[in-house]
Amino acid sequence: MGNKNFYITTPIYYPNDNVHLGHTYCTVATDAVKRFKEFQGYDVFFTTGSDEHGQKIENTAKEKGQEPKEYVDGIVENIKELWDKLDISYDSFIRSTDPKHQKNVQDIFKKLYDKGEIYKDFYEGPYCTPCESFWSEAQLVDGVNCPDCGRPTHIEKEEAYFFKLSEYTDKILKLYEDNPEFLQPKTRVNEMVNNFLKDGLDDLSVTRSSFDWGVKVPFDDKHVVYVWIDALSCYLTAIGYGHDEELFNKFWPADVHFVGKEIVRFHAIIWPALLMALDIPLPKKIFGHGWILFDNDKMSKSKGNIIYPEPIIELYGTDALKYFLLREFSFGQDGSFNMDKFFNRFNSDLANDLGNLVSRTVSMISKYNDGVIPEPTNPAPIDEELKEMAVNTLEQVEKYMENFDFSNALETIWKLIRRSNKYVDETEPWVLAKDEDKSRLNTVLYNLAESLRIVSVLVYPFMHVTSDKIRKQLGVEEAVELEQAKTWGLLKSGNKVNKSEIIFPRLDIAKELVRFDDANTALIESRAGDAPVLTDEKSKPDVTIDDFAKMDLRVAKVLKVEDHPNADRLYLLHVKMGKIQKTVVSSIKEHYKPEELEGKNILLLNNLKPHNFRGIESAGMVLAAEDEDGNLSLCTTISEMEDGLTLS
Ligand code: ME8
Repeated sequence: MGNKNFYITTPIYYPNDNVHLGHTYCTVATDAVKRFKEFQGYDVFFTTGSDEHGQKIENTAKEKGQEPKEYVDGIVENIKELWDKLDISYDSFIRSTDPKHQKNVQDIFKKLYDKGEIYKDFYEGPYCTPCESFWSEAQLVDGVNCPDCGRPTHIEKEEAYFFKLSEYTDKILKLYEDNPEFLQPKTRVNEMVNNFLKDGLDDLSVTRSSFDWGVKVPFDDKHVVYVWIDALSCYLTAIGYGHDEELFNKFWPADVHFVGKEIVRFHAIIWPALLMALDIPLPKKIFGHGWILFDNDKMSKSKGNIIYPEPIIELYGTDALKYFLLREFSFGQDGSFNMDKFFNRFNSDLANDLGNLVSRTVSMISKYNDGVIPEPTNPAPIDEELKEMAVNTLEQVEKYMENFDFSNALETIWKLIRRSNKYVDETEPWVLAKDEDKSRLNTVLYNLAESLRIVSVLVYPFMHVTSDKIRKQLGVEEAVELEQAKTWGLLKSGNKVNKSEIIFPRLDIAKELVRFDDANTALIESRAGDAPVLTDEKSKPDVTIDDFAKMDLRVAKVLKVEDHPNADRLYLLHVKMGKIQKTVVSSIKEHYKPEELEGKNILLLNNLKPHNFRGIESAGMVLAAEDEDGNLSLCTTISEMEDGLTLS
């Protein structure tokens, strides 16, 4: 078993902001796999890290009045502190600003260039700044919005280097065909094929020259390397690529990259293509997990629905959080989080099921046998079902864990826990205690403790703190090993139990909702106060009054709103500005119903160069404010003004 190696990674997180519960999800899952695989005898290497370059981070740092490295250092420290609190057993925390890594990125870029896989040209196209991605016209939503985040793109032109991604369409399709296990869950394959591969891939622009904060192209330092090449290569640097050949050869290719669904494209298309071009073997699997939503909504700071893991850990412990994340959600799908769900599961699974089993088992042994694990000398047929279930649970858990189905793996263990509690009700030890002959009571108590010992082994990879607590209460001293879950009877009669605290005390949900909310709000506020935003920072260069005067901005009355005949998400707005009437195409359909707009005054840029949106020409743009979560509000004047008026 000793020569089995396993390499697993989380994404390399953007330290653009502190990580929230959503980011924690993948890290907790990766940690559980690492511990489980180690249990199975694998030598496991677990990589996580921070993806520190790019325009977004450069901009955020500037807003905070800091240098990018200074800014990310603070966030990275917070992330590492959180992983320590959660006892995440990573082997490498790779930072993309690490000089070893930057050298690798340069070497990789040069190698690709020398092989003719990268060439220099010009790029002009729609660009999404928050996602740092160029898109093709065909990929845009409503002709203008980024297909990933939904925010408007703008046209950007720059000299750039290109990776010949277009030559890899068939190779990637073949990769999926030959290796149905490569991309999981299966639905992600359809997403990749339908959204990106079906129409053929375009070459990928792999450098930027509009900002500085990145790894310089080694032979042309006007350019920095595209953040995704930089970030993906972290998976190689972390296990020694370029500096520790032995480690690299031991663990590469990766067994699995865990990634969120929105970044599957980078991992399942761009990453294998780059590796093929570099003649480096491909990872064996990409698993695209779902998102944790807050009450079905995306978590975001501006909506005020961010949940940070720290207060949950402080109030309810690491294991409660780990258990909840892995049990509540299906790893491959989105799941909706709220604290009610957390408290309900805490009370039912942790307090009522597991906590109760531990406390009643240890209490009864203390009460009826002076705290000594008794001898099981008097078996009965009713014991068999429990024994059989206990020794067979591991096999099922292993099957689920093969598919990263944490939720069913845990549910299987909980079936054994519930079965054990039922065994107490069936055998009624308090009645048996009245018998002169204690042999049946002793056997029942032994069986309960033995079943709990097996539970303590099974839960170890998911919640090792709890496992240790249970084993301590049972007086078990041996180091925990997987094999111990396969055999009945390993618990030593004569061991002394150690009755101690209740491991998961039942929560008063109404009280806890308030307590948690206070703690989470306090953390959000303290983080908001960390670094004041400089008020004189501008997001764009100054314009002169003459520049401004070129714009014909008008008050316009919306007469009628129609659906665009060829685009689901667009409206045709028929507007009137005094005597002028015109039609503009607008992507505000998901934000307003026609009746909310008709008859209202809005503000319009009237002399925007005409553009054809799916067969309809539009010369004008409505003005609106939009936040980072895509909430949008149209602009108008504070008091009612005549339509047609020019703004000045
Ligand atoms: O994408 N639920 O970094 P990132 C579940 N730097 N997962 C979530 C989530 C949520 N609510 N919100 C975010 C990047 N995530 C790149 C990765 S890898 C070479 C480079 C997940 O910090 C998201 O899906 O923006 C992604 O997998 C991960 O957090 C990191 O996101």
